[in-house]
Amino acid sequence: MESLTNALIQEARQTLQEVEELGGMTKAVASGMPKQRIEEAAARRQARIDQGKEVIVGVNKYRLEQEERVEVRDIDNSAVREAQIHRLNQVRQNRDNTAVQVSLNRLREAAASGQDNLLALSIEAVRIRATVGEISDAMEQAWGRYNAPIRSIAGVYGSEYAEDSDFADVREEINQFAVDEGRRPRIMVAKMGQDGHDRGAKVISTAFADLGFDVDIGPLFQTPEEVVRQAIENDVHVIGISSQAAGHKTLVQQLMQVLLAEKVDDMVVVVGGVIPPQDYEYLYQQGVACIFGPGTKIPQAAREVLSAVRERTKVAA
Ligand code: B12
Repeated sequence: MESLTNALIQEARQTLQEVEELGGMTKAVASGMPKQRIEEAAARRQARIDQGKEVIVGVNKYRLEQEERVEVRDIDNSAVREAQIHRLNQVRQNRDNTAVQVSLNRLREAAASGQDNLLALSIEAVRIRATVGEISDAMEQAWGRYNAPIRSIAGVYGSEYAEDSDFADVREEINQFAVDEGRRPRIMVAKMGQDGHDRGAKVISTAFADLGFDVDIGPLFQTPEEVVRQAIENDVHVIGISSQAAGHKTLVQQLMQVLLAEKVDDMVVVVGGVIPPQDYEYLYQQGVACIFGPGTKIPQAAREVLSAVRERTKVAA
């Protein structure tokens, strides 16, 4: 315990020094460094959890034999979307649109010049019923949109497994696939919709890469069409959806429809993340091959994904 605390203090000191060298926290954030450190820490921690070195009661130890089924509210996302569009249309019909345009123009000019108080101008726009989308669009026209760079980290998850024979066995199975099929199994880890939780996707990406998969990571907020396009371009064996914000039923169904329309029948689709057990059957019916919830041990998941790919390759041959 003491050595872990000392190591953490040492790491924190080193990070602070790096922040200083980069010219302060704002510049460090823009460089992507803190995000990368968080992702490395998450991958190391996941490896310790998967090996049972770190205990999460009810997740990797002391699990109930019979999990109690928790009722969760089932939301019809399409109905919510329709209702929201209807409300926005009503707002737009019942406001002074000329005044809104004048206010948004002032906001855009202030964003470009940096001369005025943007918060005051935004509040003014809201009072005459400009929407949050219109206000951020006005500033986006002046500044453009920030796209977080996607960086994958290598070796962090695998290094925690140096002596583990099961980990080595899974790697061997993946190497054997490469020998049999002439290339490594390739997975695209995708995030769809407005779900910004990327920790699970990043942990899976780094761990699958350390196990021997070729891994592509899609950007945040993709549409099902964009995911399928990228998956086809990269000729992947597997689309691995990571979903934490309850969009899985709507978005996975849409993704399956796009795959059908594109006549793609040789790709395996797997889903991971926060999926209530009562939704599993629905996703299987949509054609999802495997589902991995919180507490998934990654080497085991990789083995299952590989086996689903082998099955599909056999059928396609
Ligand atoms: C960390 C976290 C956040 C962070 C996210 C940081 C980041 N960059 O990812 C922050 C603080 C930003 C956040 C924000 C929000 N969050 Co949040 N968040 C969490 C939390 C606590 C942990 C998620 C996590 O990172 N786990 C660690 C990773 C490694 O685990 P994992 O994702 O489950 O992945 C494992 C498996 O699921 C599986 N897996 C996952 N994906 C994949 C993919 C493949 C291919 C495979 C094989 C396996 C696999 O393998 C992984 C390893 O075991 C969860 C609660 C929880 N305990 O899950 C809530 C949770 C996901 N959040 C929730 C909510 C509601 C929100 C907010 C909407 C809150 C708000 N009102 O603003 C916002 C949404 C922001 C947005 N735009 O999406 C809810 C979602 C509820 C739902 N699904 O119905 C949760 C479940 C909390 C709760 N119980 O209510 N959140």
